Amino acid sequence: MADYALMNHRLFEGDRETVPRMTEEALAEGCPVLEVLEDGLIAGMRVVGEDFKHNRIFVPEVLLAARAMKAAMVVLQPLLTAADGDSSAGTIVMGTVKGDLHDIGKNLVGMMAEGAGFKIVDLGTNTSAEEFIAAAREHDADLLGMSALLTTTMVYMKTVIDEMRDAGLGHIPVCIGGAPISQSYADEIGASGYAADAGSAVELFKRLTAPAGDSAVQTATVGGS
Ligand code: B1M
Repeated sequence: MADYALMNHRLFEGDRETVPRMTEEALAEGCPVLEVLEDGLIAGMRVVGEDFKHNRIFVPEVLLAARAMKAAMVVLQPLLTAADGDSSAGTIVMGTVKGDLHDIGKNLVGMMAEGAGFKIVDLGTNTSAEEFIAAAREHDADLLGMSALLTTTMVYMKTVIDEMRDAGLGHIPVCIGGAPISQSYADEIGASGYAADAGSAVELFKRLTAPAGDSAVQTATVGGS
């Protein structure tokens, strides 16, 4: 039986040997991949975030925890990205916005979208509006996804949306997400949609890229507020 509390603790300590090993063991025991992700890893990162917020730990400790999380994501990646059957759901250009280096959540969203059959063009972190626009054109994007984790960088999402429209790409749906983002913020800046987590993001992507008339997909709901 997987000991998620211990896994959370090891992640908190930034133990990048034990966390991926425990991830492998949990999967080998038959634990569902999304359970391992949420209860074993994301729950641990939540504690890291809380302690960081209250100055009980500092950037170096957060960095170590992030590295342990990334090492475990390498184990999960093949399972999250394995598309069952159809791999032509559409092309998504995705990145973390300019000034922002957080990429764990964006990477998870990308992996799960790939698993749902989307082609992901990952622009990484610190992505400018010009880079989003160039990639959307080059790859004939069906959707653009932006992630931001900082209240100081989330405002740049509006810049990208405005510049996309000015560049004649206003027809491409834009989805946004990240810890400080909400549905009301998405509405305020004119984004096509917001999702609170990776699973909801994939549902949103499917809904926004579904051919007109595909009612089963268009009525899909997404999580979050
Ligand atoms: Co930073 N950091 N950090 N950090 N960090 C936060 C975001 C913070 C909330 C911590 C805190 O104070 N509690 C805080 C922001 C405060 C604010 O803006 N109000 C903060 C700060 C202040 C900073 C620095 C400024 C610290 C400093 O230098 N003094 C600095 C900024 C650097 C920069 O970006 N310019 C900084 C640096 C770092 C590290 C480099 C050390 C590291 C990042 C490593 C990396 O990503 N490669 C880091 C980390 C790890 C965190 C916390 C602890 C964890 C983030 C994370 O990975 N969560 C974070 C605390 C928190 O978020 N509460 C914090 C796990 C991940 C799975 O969740 O990313 O939310 P998340 O993604 C979710 C959803 O949000 C959603 O789905 C994902 C999966 O379910 N989602 C989308 C995400 N993107 C989406 C896109 C979509 C749809 C859904 O559509 C396209």
